[in-house]
Amino acid sequence: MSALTYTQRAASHPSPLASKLFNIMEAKKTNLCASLDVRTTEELLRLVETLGPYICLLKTHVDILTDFSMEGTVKPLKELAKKFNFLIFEDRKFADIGNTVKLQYSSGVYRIAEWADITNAHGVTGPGIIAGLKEAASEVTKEPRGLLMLAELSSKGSLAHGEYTRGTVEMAKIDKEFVIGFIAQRDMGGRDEGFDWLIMTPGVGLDDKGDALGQQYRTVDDVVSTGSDIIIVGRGLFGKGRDPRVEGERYRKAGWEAYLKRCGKSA
Ligand code: S5P
Repeated sequence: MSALTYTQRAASHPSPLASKLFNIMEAKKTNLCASLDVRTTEELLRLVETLGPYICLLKTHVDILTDFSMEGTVKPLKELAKKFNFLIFEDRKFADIGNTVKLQYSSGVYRIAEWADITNAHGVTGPGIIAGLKEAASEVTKEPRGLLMLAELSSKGSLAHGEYTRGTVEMAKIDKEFVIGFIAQRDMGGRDEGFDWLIMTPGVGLDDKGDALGQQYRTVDDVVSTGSDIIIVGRGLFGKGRDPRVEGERYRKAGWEAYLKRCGKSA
């Protein structure tokens, strides 16, 4: 896994979006991505106001919102992203043929390509999914966009391991600029072939081992020591009467210290 600093990686990354994200991480001293699965825009915006100072990235599932609109949801989110200096990752998990995902990414109610800096896709349908999403992004916006491939999952019994994971990693190699990395539980290599993939890891929790529906949590130290660059934390930040301000700082600090340790610079 990479022992380089985020600043070093920002300087040499082929994706302008990945460079931007690495620079935000270094500037704010955070590798925390808040995953806010809530039902209303009001709840989402309230949590983002609180967690904004602690995060480099906000992960959304806008299809959970009962009141989504471009004007009411996306516009204020983009303003908060500017105010607190973080990027937005819509966790859409595309999984269809290239032509269909191209339409899903650019059209419909959500028009994800217009506003989400990052989105993600499964490799199950083959490399056309990457080409389709890239075409949509280039037709819709001049802003840089990045794609994460889902190489591994955190949930119990997931089929994404072994050959499947290896196949997804191979697929990612077709586009060095647009595919910025993986959703995975560990380092995916590639540096010997000139890739510097960002590894983002969900299923992170400091207090719980999992939930009743198959989610499995690992600690911050555990995931960063096996190669995670960005920790994705959801209910650990805002679930069950937790104070998001306290938890935001707690996970930010834990993630940053684990990163410093990996770079050989003790906190
Ligand atoms: O393997 C995965 C991939 C993802 S993107 N496992 C996951 O849990 N996720 C997402 O991370 C999931 O969709 C949810 O939005 C978040 C985890 O939330 P938490 O509340 O369990 O931390």
